[in-house]
Amino acid sequence: MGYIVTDPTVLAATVVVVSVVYFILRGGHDPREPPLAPSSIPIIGHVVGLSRRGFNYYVDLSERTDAPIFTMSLPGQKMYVVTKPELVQVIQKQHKTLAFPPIEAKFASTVCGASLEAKAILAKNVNGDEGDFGLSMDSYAAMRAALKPGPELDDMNSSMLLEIVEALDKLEPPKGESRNLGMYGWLRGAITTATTRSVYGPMNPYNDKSVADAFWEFEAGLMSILVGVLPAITARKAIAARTKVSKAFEEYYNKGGVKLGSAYAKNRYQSEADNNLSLEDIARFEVGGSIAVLVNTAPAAFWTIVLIYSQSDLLSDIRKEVDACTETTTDDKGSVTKALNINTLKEACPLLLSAYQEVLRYCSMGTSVREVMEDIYVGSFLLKKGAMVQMPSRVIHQDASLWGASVKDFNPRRFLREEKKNRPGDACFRAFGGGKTLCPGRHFATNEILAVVAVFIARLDISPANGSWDLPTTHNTNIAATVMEPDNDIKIQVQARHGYEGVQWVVNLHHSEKIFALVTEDHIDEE
Ligand code: HEM
Ligand SMILES: *[C@@H]1O[C@H](CO)[C@@H](O)[C@H](O)[C@H]1NC(C)=O
Ligand SMILES: *[C@@H]1O[C@H](CO)[C@@H](O)[C@H](O)[C@H]1NC(C)=O
Ligand SMILES: CC(=O)N[C@H]1CO[C@H](CO)[C@@H](O)[C@@H]1O
Repeated sequence: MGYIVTDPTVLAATVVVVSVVYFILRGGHDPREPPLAPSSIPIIGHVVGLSRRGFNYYVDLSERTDAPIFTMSLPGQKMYVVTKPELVQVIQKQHKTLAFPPIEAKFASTVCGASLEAKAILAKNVNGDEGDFGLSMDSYAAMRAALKPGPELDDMNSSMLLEIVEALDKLEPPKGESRNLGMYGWLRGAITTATTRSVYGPMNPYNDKSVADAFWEFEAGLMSILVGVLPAITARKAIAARTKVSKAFEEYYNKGGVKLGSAYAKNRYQSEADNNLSLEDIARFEVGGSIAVLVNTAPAAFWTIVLIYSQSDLLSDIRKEVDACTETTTDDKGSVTKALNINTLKEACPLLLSAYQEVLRYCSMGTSVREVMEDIYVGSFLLKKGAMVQMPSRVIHQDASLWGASVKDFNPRRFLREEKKNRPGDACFRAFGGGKTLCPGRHFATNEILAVVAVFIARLDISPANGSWDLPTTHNTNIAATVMEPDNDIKIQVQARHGYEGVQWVVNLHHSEKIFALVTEDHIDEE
């Protein structure tokens, strides 16, 4: 055993033999299936391509194939990759036969290190085929109910905004002084605190910085846990970090912390307890749940701020919009308070909103996945039971036949109302996924990002400590992230905005029912 693992040649040979046998046993390619993607090397060509190019490999392949869907045979797994939005819509409608919950359940069980009991509970009626019951169905419903616009979301928003304003109060240096810091590091810390505080309430386990750090260490090691080759050795650090976070959650539940948490935290807990999960497993699943809640907001805010500040014309245009909807009051002692209202921002700052949405188009790299539960035709293509369907947002977001010749550019004006005729339909915007698995956190995330970005723009002058804005590369982006993560931080110099020193800032948000409709589903009826 030890011998096989330590000798890389033996290991490689074993992988190849197993793959070849598997490939032969699974049978080849049926001509009714989507056409095969070209591969430079047989069998392992796509594995090499994916590991070299990451999610861009799907874009490379789609540019070399005309088909709206193509087949990629990976050792041990057949995959269909969808390249056209019309076909995405067809697939999303078949949500029982082309299903997400079975994949999610496997992912959650592995990533969270669930017990055998918990795995069995989660596997029961996982896809809702026998009716509307079981942990899988209950927890989807519970999360969606708590995150949709309404009073429960408003409660989360208000505590999040207080934390954001407090973090910026601490960040802003006194008049005439400046401060140097890593932009991404600061944002990720501030957003992690604000988000988790509003989700988990005053006894938030992430109040302890070492727990938050452990979460990010776990996130960085996700791949090693997922690959699962001797995880006790290869994923030792990531697993230790995960245990630290889940222990903190156990303590939180034991002390009744969830009673003071948001409806989102309460609903999740209740659906799990009602399905007889042990407290240990509830705590374990919460570590996995934190991935959806935490990993995308900070990079989205980071790119929005960096891409706006790095173009001075754009910065000044957006500043004008934000300033115009800031209310200023001066008390009898002469101290100035400025109030920003998030709802007003959503109505009166079209360029800010367009730039934010363009950041999501430009930087998103998530892929919606489905498992084929039964052989099924989509259009004229046969999809075979057991295969995986991938719908990478990047393929659609980078398609020049949809977005025009400027598709590779960051164009902050692309999503302005008057540009509507120059862009494809809303269904081509895939940053939050779509259909049954559409991100339920999009309203909360949008509020949080707009708040951070608007307050930054309104009150701070920042410049790169290096002298120029060198945008970081994004090769190391985590597989669980749907927004590209920067490989390295940018050091910035922060000052109070010239002419705005010593101002008190408040941010308001009244009634999130007034939503900013980003995705097609928001224009139709909300579930
Ligand atoms: C800019 C920030 C965010 C982006 C781009 C984003 C994007 C996504 C995407 C692409 C999915 C999968 C959709 C699919 O495959 O069709 C997803 C799922 C989800 N997101 Fe978000 N998200 C963000 C922030 C948030 C936040 C702040 C929360 C919670 C407060 C959240 C909660 C969830 C949940 C609960 C799911 C469903 C996971 C599941 O089905 O188990 N998201 N998100
Ligand atoms: C949970 O356990 C209780 C007591 O053993 C049982 O009555 C109930 O049916 C179980 N609930 C589910 C959803 O399995
Ligand atoms: C500063 O610029 C150099 C060269 O452009 C780059 O290699 C380095 O990563 C930058 N450092 C920071 C902290 O941004
Ligand atoms: C800061 C803020 O204005 N928060 C609002 C969020 O939602 C609650 C509940 O509806 C309002 O009372 C708050 O004013």
